[in-house]
Amino acid sequence: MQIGLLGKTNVGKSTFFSAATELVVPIANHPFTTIKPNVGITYVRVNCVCKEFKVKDNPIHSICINGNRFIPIKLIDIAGLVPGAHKGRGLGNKFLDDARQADALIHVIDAAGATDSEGRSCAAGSNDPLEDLKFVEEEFDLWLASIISKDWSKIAREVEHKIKKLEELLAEKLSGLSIREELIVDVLKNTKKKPIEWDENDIISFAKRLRMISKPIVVAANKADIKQAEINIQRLKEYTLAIPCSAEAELLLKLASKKGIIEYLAGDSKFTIKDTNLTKEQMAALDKTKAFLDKWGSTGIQDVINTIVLKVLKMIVVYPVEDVEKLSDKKGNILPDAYLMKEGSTAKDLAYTIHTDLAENFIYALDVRNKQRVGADYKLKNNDIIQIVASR
Ligand SMILES: Nc1nc2c(ncn2[C@@H]2O[C@H](COP(=O)(O)OP(=O)(O)OP(=O)(O)O)[C@@H](O)[C@H]2O)c(=O)[nH]1
Ligand SMILES: [Mg+2]
Repeated sequence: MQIGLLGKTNVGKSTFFSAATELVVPIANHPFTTIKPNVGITYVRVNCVCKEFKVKDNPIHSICINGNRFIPIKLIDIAGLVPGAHKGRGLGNKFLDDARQADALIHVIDAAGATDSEGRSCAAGSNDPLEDLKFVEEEFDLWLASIISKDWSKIAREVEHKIKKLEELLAEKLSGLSIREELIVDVLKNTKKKPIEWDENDIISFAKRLRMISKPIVVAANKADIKQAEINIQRLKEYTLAIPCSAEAELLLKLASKKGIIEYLAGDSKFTIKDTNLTKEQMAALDKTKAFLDKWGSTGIQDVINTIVLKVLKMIVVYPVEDVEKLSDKKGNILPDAYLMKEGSTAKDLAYTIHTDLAENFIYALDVRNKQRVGADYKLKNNDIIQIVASR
């Protein structure tokens, strides 16, 4: 699973990335700080089943802290856009290629309106974030349209001569973008025109509809720590799925926690100060962050990640085990794995995720909670603990 960070330049994408992945990357208050993409790991936070079963777990690829399971996903931070990027303005929009594989996008917006359309600092409240929302989505659609329209006449001819179906040709063309053919078929359903009749606007409109179902977007309404953001957040929420956040606040808390100054877990609504020898500046920064948490409930960063994975992409968490009594793998690691699976996945899908052999030799699965045997078609539920039994 991969999530891409998208947005106008200088709105806080790299700050969000750094706060979410704890990687140190260049952050600066001027346009186009990021040129090469930053790639890192962040985590979805869920309540771990270890609490329910009162066991001390030994996660291998995920992390469990006080009953909170953190499951890794890939996060990609890319360069920023300006209006007219498709015409080559700023860094252009070709770099969007860097986020081709993303399953979904986080659109980081300066909700305080403190950066103008070119990404330069301006008085808070003077830029309209709704305009940013529109132009960034439009630039994305134009980028997608440019990929689709390449060699269009060849595609149109092949369809016309019944060599291949349009959906097949498009699926081949878009194979590097992790867009499934069913989605292409879905979008094409409402299209009456033959490919040979499509003009540029038809391609753009198709690209837009395809983007909407294949690359869902959650808006991170960033810089919510600036007063002017509040009214804009309300406006953004009326228009789209927007979550207030402060990447800067999350980054500060992560750094303070790393240094042992505070105790804080991503997504918490509060933190505890551990270090009693803080400077005035450190105290002031922590006081400001506390006020933010009191007002908004959290920094919003974890909320954005959880929303995109669990609510928008509709993933559930499943815990496979080999030993049903100990809830462990063969080596005795308790609840070693937590897999993110698409809602509607089956026991057989889980087997495939673990190992092809396990799926191919699948006999049955066991729902560990009620000790019931279930078949290959069993639809997994969130928090299921499953043993897969295979013939060898
Ligand atoms: N007040 C406030 N400032 C923020 C926040 N997040 C980021 N910033 C500031 O915004 C500026 C730009 O941050 P970056 O993370 O470099 O922005 P970017 O979107 O990656 O920018 P480019 O890579 O240049 O496109 C920096 O000065 C950050 O400190 C926030 O939540 N609140
Ligand atoms: Mg950046």
